Amino acid sequence: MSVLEKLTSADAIALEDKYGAHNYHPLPVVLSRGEGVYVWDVEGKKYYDFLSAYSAVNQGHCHPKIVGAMINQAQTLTLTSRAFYNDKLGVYEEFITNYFGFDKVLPMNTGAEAVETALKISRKWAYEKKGIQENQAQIIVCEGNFHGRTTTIISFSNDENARKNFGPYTEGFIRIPYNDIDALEKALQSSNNIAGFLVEPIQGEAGVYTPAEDYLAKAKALCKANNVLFIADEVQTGIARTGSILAVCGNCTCEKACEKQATYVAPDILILGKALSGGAYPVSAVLANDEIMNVIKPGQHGSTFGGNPVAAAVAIAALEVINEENLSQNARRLGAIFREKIGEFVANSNIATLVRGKGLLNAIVINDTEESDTAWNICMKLAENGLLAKPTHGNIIRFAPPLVMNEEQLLNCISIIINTLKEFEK
Ligand code: IF1
Repeated sequence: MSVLEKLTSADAIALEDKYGAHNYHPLPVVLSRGEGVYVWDVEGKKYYDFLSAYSAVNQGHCHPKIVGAMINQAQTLTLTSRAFYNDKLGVYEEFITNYFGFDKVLPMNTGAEAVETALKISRKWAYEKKGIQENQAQIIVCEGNFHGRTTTIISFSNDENARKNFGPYTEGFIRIPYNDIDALEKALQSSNNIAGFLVEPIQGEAGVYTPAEDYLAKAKALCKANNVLFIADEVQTGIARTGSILAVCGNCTCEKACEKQATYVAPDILILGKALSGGAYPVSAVLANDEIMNVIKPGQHGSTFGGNPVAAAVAIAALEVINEENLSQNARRLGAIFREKIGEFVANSNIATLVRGKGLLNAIVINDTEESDTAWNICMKLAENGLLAKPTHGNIIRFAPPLVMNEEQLLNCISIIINTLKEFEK
């Protein structure tokens, strides 16, 4: 077919099926336009986006300030590599380190790259600063984790679908139950070779598991007492998604992270991605203070596109939008309304058993087995009714709209969700 002819949804799906690897099972919706909280399919049907590209589009689709920064820089200088300096990277590095309260940043592109970067820094710190014997470093991770899809990262996953037949696996990881302080304490005392504890402040893919209120603070205290790095993966929970700039900020709503509020659990290493660019461009980052970050010397880590001028311009704009539009506060307020209204429905429902989450990262647990296709069928009906969401594991549906949503739009979406769920009441 001529590339000039308008694609139908069926055409687009057929092309991906024939020419693309089958590494996803998307809902049969073919999107062609996005603006704010809305997306449109190729036939012109309008939807509320309640996935936000897995929390990458926190600032809303095609945010004019972010896209404008990208266009402006793309017309000026796109990529220099790090063989030379450029006039945007240092400005961005100063901006983001001040924004989150760390001495330094190592800029990368995807979340998985940033996680891999944090693992390498942690190991090198363990050998060169903590004095662990080389090649003996262990990093503690949690059951149900999702940190990306590289060979090392899936090596410590317990999701068989994500790891089976990708061996041999990278060694050096200890897996413990999530949200279990005793298990962490036991693991920390099991060896003198522990370099770090890598944790998601809320486990997104596992089904939006929010840990006990004091879990992160207690985990950080245990890490500090054992000279182990507390590594927070905020790729999905960061950038205002949970109602604070970072999920480790607890209930703080201050404009900038790391005002050292009482509820702030300071990571030794902070991992960001996704909404760091507002979904406009692959941008990720690892932040740490000098005594940790300075273990990396020239030639020991990097990437062709890491910290490129377009990424730098986009990330500054994306972070400015968060504060200019009070998106943390909005996520907190609207998230509370979402959980309250859906909770009222759940109380009298036999199809939905639970709603949980923080800010605008929420999930509804469907009253059926993980193996059932009920959650999928509900998402298909939601799409028919003009709202896009997707199950995480089996019977759990994640609901995560762009943080620019207003109360009227949210209430409209809550009606769509409840009316759709009612169609599945047993
Ligand atoms: C897919 C999941 C979400 C992440 C955390 C690192 C990464 C992710 C906490 C890696 C990425 C994405 C990956 C995407 C779908 C989505 C996802 F379903 F896979 F698990 F959000 F929950 N840390 N999550 O959530 O970042 O390399 O992708 O930029 O792979 O299907 P990435």
